Amino acid sequence: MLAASWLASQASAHGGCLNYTVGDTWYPGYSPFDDQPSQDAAPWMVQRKWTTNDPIFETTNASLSCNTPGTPARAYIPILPGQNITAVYMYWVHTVGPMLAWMARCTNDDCHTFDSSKADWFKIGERGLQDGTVELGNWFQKTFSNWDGNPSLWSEIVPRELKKGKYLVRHEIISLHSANKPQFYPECAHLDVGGDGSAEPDAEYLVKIPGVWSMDQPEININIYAPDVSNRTTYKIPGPPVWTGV
Ligand SMILES: [Cu+2]
Repeated sequence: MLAASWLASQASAHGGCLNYTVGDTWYPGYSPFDDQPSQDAAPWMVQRKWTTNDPIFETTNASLSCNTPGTPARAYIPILPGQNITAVYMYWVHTVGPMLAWMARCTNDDCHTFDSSKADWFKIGERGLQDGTVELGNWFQKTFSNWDGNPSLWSEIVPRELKKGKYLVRHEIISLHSANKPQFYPECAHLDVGGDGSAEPDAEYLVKIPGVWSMDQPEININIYAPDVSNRTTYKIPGPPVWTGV
């Protein structure tokens, strides 16, 4: 049913993270195209609510943190530091721009009441231009997609020795195919990080969202078709450095 509703909506499709896996365990996320009341009431729901797969265009939009409306989920994905969290996309149709995975600790270890716009986010992974040129080369955004409806997988590692607790995880695709009009596609889920780690990122790794992106950043406000840009073979992913733990 999930695949069918995605197929039916391909005419206006953008895309988003619909599921997660940890090891062999699948965690269904929110589907904007399925019944909302039943998903809102689902005790197993691990992903914050999103009701459209349209992009967010404004770097200052409050929905940039966890999409619209970003209502907290009821459940958590259990995971350990050093394990992979895999975001599962069905049909990702854009090809140019970076992908960034973030985490943030929920205040009082309660993500149900946590306002994502107040979060201190740290990057746990980022993917950019793998080879070729900015305009036509192989971005991870292009190569991770199967293009045929099979799940497209994006895995990042929960930082080693990360302090035990409840966290948001945020997967963000930034699509840059429209000149000087970046598109942001974020989705958030709740993680219950176990183990006995005690590491936390320093201030240099922490940002607010919205806040981290601005149209003053040349990597965000970019025209990939401009002669001095299209043939570049490097793209510096903006934002703070990735924190991998200790
Ligand atoms: Cu789109």
